[in-house]
Amino acid sequence: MGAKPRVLAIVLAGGEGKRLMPLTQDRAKPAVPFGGIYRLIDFSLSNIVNSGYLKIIVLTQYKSHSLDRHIARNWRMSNLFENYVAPVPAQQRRGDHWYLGSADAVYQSLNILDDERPDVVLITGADNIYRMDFSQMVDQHVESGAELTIAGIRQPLELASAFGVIDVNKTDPRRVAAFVEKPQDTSGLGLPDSPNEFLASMGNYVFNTDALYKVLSDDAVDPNSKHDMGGNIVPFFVGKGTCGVYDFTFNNVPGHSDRDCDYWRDVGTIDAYYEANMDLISVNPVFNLYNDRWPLLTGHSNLAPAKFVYGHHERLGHALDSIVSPGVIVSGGEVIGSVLSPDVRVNSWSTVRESVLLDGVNVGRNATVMRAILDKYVVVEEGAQVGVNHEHDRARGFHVSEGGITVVPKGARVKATLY
Ligand code: ADQ
Repeated sequence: MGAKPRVLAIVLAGGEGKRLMPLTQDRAKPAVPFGGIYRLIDFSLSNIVNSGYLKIIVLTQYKSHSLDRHIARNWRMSNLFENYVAPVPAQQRRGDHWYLGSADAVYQSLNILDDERPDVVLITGADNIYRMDFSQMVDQHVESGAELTIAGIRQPLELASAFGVIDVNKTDPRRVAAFVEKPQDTSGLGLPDSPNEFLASMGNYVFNTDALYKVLSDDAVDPNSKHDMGGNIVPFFVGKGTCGVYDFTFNNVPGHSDRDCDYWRDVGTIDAYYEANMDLISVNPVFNLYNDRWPLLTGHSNLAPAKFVYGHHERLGHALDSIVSPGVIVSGGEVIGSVLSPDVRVNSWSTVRESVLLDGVNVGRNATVMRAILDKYVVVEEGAQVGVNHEHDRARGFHVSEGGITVVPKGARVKATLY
């Protein structure tokens, strides 16, 4: 190809996110708020834009209203050079079903490839937290002659059944020898130099457009194929011997510190989502939001600055080891180790510890919030407690995760009494 290839980016944003319930009760997983001011999809989109790729389509399907609104409001690009971030809903162009697997979303949208005719197509998921320069992966793809390149990262072996597992060719470490999607049996999957780790597919794919087009439209895969990326498409190219692997460890993003250069989190469960939020707030954060050489982009509203008020009887309103978004008022309450999203209110004599509060949450006087995720507009009534006694939390219908995190659904009231 010589010159830089023409790249079209496709973001798969149709996932249901069942394991993130109740946060995905009425929003698609990529639209779940994260880190105060972001939505999960902002991380993929920021990576794509920072990599220099400015033609992006976002394939949506499930409860996509808040996702569509977020993209339309915050990811509009100028018409110069015809750059765009365009949400494309499921359209039933081929068959009368909604999308089957993740690649079916691409299959149903092949008309966009006809229109754009890119050289390569970069496909990413929309629900991982990381920084990655995709242009380095695209360069390796073009140079290696592979038809498909997948990105890999080392993960602890006990997680193998949740991921696509890559076995690298012994003589050519840039080729995939075998691939198995979410194996039940994880024995023998450890890496030769590190038996307690395996190489996980990150859900990022670079295809030659022709190869992608052919595999999807010819039904070169099994005719009963669900058109699933990990289940059908990757194994097809591995079988042909034309699947390459890009090792994320070599990705070099400007402004990265040593600590966060390998950072990649799949936030598919409540506990993983909670831990990734907590990763943002330590004094030396594992994932640094403040790297302005690879900015994390999102929309900014016209909210007032955050404010901290003494409160009644000189009880100091304060927040420590926390991130605090615009529009927040902490009035005489104490906030420690927490993430406060826009418009949160924390009132006198209340305590918020190690918690994630989404937009508009109101914590009443004398209330206590511990190791909890409070979805948007939750009201914690005066004197109420949440996350303190899990029996009481369950009795009120709140979900308590395996890791002991209480989740209060959008708009719910946490009462001071149990009933
Ligand atoms: P999963 O994340 O479990 O594994 P999947 O549920 O297909 O796979 O989701 C992948 C991405 O596609 C997500 O961003 C999701 O929102 C989106 N998606 C899913 N179904 C969709 C549909 N019908 N339409 C549009 N978008 C859809 C995948 C790979 C594994 C890999 C992990 C890494 O299959 O091999 O290890 O990602 O997280």
